[in-house]
Amino acid sequence: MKLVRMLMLLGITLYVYSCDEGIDQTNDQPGAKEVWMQNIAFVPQQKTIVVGTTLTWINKDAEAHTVTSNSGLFDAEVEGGGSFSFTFNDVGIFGYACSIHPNMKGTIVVNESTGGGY
Ligand SMILES: [Cu+2]
Repeated sequence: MKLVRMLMLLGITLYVYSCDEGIDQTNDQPGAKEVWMQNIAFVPQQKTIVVGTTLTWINKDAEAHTVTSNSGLFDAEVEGGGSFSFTFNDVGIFGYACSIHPNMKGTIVVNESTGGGY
């Protein structure tokens, strides 16, 4: 029973979170180097980072999503509760989508380092 397993995982996740830092849904949002898969959408839909950043997609949904680059740069299936990380070593604009949900699209804008010396 897949549903039972998912519910168990959800229960464990909620338990762990409540022990660690409490549940605060209102202030819960993606970190600077995170994109969430939430309610069958990428959040934020467009993300700007500097080159060399390792971005992590976190699946907040119970169902699986994919992070599939339009140009073939990356392609990962992420189970509910799972995550996927990718390091952007090139400047550019990278479109991607979930191959399971065609309306689920996102864009990563990779800029040069802002500099400022070492
Ligand atoms: Cu999806």
